[in-house]
Amino acid sequence: MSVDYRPMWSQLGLDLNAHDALLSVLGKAYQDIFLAQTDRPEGMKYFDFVMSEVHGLRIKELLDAKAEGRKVIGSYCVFVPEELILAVDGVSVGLCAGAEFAFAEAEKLLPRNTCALIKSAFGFKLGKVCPYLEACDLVVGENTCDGKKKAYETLDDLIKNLYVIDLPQMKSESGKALLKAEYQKFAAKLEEMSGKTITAERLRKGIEIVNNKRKALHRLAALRNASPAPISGLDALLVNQISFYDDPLRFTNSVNALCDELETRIKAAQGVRPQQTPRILVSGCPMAVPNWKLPWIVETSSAVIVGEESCVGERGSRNLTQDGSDTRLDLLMDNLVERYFKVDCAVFTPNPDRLQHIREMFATHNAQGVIHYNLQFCQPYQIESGGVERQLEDAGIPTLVIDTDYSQEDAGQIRTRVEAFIERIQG
Ligand code: BJ8
Repeated sequence: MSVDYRPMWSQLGLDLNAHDALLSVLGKAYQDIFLAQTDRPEGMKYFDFVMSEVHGLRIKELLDAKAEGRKVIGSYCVFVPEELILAVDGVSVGLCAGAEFAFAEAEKLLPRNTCALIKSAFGFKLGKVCPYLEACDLVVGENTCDGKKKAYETLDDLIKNLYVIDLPQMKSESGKALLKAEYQKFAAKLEEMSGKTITAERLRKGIEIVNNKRKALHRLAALRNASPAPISGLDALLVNQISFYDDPLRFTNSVNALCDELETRIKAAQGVRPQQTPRILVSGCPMAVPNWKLPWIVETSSAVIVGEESCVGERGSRNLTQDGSDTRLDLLMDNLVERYFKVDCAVFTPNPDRLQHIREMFATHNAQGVIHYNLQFCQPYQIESGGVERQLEDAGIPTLVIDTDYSQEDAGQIRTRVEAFIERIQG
């Protein structure tokens, strides 16, 4: 018997009619894009269940945690350290949205030429359809791109509990010092609101939980090196997307169970596509739920995605925090800063590590081409994609740059370009 979550949504202040409309579009897209795939691993059933309850059971869990006195912290960027949130027994949730919802309302507050990810965050707030946002005790913004940085000034008028972390723009010693100072301030904020002190022991535990989650994602990424591909890019992306919402322990166990199954599949040479299927690496802007347009087009155009150089992918999960035997809180904080300082987001200048990472991923995942995914009006990634494309092509790596948004209007045009690119790869 299905549970009626409407009283819960109503209590959170959602617009029930608008929310029904969103869920019905989401459910249909999920059916058409994910459930229509064939030969999916059994282990994806857990992630299908999570998606079916993404606004239901998981929100109830968040509200139960709040009732026990735990704080729910939402964020829009992988620079917000989940380890610190766990160290005060908090719950971390990702708030980036991947759907075009209430954009007309959002465009009353933001210029039309704002990237879809930012507009979507506003649309979900103004349209009253995001139970995660409404369940948050604190929403954490961060000074990354100019779009987000300025948008948080306006978002501050719409939500009562916004906290913004300043971030460096350069990978310099002073940049690292700024990141450390900001993480210390954020830790103090979390302590103040939770009434819990971050001790070395608590932070070590937080680091261990998040490291284990990342190790499981690394394991999944490495299994995708196999040919034939044991899992579709869509399913692997979904796992990465869910990593921002789910309970970290349960998520880690479920990813490891999926990986066990994929190992068996690889031994049996069982793939989701035939061995000769062209293998694509996707790089660029993050894809938040339910932004599945490009991977869906690629994987219904006779290719398979074998890796994502993205914050919802390997850029976000790639490095572990050293925990070792450090028992001093300041050393653990330094380790945390070291780990996050390596994130090679295009908001940094210069940003040569990212190109290097794309090349490494291309080689380790046995890819045959790179699709650079840009959201329109995202200056950091759009500008960086020019140099990335030139240097990859110069190195003999076929590269296609796609600029798009969350609408479906350009789907046909993108498909034509992707199909031509796949033909080029196949020679
Ligand atoms: S660390 S990629 S999650 S900032 S798409 S809002 S950059 S205009 S999302 Fe990001 Fe953190 Fe960087 Fe990762 Fe701006 Fe571009 Fe929009 Fe973007």
